[in-house]
Amino acid sequence: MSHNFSKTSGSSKRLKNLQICQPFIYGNIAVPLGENRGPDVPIDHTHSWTVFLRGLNGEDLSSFIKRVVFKLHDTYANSTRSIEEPPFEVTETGWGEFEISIRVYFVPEASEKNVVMYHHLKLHPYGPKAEQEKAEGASVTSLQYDEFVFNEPTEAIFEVLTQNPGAALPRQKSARVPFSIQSENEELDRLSAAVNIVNENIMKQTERIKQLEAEKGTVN
Ligand code: SLL
Repeated sequence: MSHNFSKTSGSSKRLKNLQICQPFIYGNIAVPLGENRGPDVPIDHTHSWTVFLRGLNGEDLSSFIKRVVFKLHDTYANSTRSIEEPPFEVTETGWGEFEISIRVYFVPEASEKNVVMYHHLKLHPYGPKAEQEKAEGASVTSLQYDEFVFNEPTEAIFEVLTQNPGAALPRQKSARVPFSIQSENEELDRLSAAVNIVNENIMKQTERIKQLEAEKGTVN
């Protein structure tokens, strides 16, 4: 999902027929607390976690982002956390997973409306190695890739974004940056393979229904 900004009225001139794309990542990392919990950590808290929004290579993106508001579960005191300075992140301890809304406000020169993303806070290992990772007390990372798309940007924000170009989506996979054109293509391949399996199953079931109806016809 990309965020296409709608135009808002503003005196700053916009550059027609132009689009700037700014990749970013958001998500969380969580660590089981185990024995090394601080004295102030409530007894029922099991994990320490950080939810964040940043550039692909860890850049802080404050050249065009003014503020990020993280809305936590209501069980947290002051559940709306407004982060006005980079790094745009919140660190907490807790016991449960929940959905966090992440609202991004752009610098005024951009004349763009704010945008919101939703991230499901992950504390527990998931996927094929979940059991092993749980036993090892491994940290959990849940990351999403997305892009801000500035349609017909103001001259001011065009300048900011071209002077400090953020990291682009790399072509090849690497351990350092988990998202790339290669991994995007692999994901597309997995999706079309899954669609093929679903279609095959639909065809098989349709055949089966036809067969059963034919049999029913001969019995009656
Ligand atoms: C669940 N629906 O039941 C979720 C809610 C809420 C997690 C999870 C707060 C800690 C505190 C905390 O971890 N909330 O400050 O008491 O799993």
